Amino acid sequence: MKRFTVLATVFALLLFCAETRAATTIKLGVVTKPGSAQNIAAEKFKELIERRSKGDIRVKIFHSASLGNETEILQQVQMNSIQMAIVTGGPFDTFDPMVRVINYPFLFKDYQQVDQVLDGPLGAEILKSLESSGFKGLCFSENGFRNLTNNKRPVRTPDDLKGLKIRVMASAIHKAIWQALGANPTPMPWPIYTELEQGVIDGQENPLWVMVVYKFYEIQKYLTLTRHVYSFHIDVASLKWWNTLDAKTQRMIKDAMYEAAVYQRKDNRSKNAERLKFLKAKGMQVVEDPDIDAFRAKVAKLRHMDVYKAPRVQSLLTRVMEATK
Ligand code: EAX
Repeated sequence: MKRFTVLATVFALLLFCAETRAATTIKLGVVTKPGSAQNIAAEKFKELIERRSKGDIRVKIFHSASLGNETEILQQVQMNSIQMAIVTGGPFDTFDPMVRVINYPFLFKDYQQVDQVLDGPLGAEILKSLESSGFKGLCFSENGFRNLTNNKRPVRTPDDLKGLKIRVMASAIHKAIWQALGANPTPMPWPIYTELEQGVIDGQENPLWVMVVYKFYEIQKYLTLTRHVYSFHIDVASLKWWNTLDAKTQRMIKDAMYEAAVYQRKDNRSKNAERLKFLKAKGMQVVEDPDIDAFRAKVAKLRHMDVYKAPRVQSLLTRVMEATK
């Protein structure tokens, strides 16, 4: 009996050690709720890395703003209190102005250009730059092209924006865009359903999936397909944490995140037609071909404004514009 107890204890200890060997748990933060673009990328990453590491690496996803807003999520990544995050380009630009280049309005003609820039050397330059603010930039997943909704009137030209209070992300470039367009931009972190419902703001801008997943059709009447900014997520790790990992683990994480990002971009792009149909069926009035030239003309001056002033930012913007001509 005694021997059995000893054996049982040894066995239990061995099991315990095996468990602690698998102690690498990645805490990953997203501000959005399940069904959102960020969550789809995060869940795919979790699936891939847990399978490939045979359980040595686990991922715990913190979603729906349970860790705070996107700026707060990024601060936690910097400190390594969480190890990874998938965060929208907007709130990222106060950490590193290089991020503003991709958020330049009407920059990309199509997804081919997007992928070429993000997955190529120009995208790599942005990811590398993030190291100076404590992030290991892994790759980019996507929110998609952003469109305007509001509750006051159909918007066809920038003139229709006069006096509209439009919620923007906590981002210097997004604020500058809507100022240049003649609206009244109000920076506010995500989520914003209550603010829209109560009329604290008249409108907002986001890709179509957001209007569907967050049910904005319940509280916003007018949708304009402005596609003014290609909105990306940056998939990042804490640099502090990253530097403690061996090269093989780093490779495995980087590959899994990239594959998850590519999967999510494809998924997102395949659903936009269906989303538009759904939003119309829910009663939204859609302006499908706004006067984009007039919008473009209003924001042309942004290139020379303060948000792009830093020489390395200006240099990258020039090269990305060249690549997307
Ligand atoms: O991804 O804050 C925003 O407008 C973001 O696009 C939102 O988190 C949805």
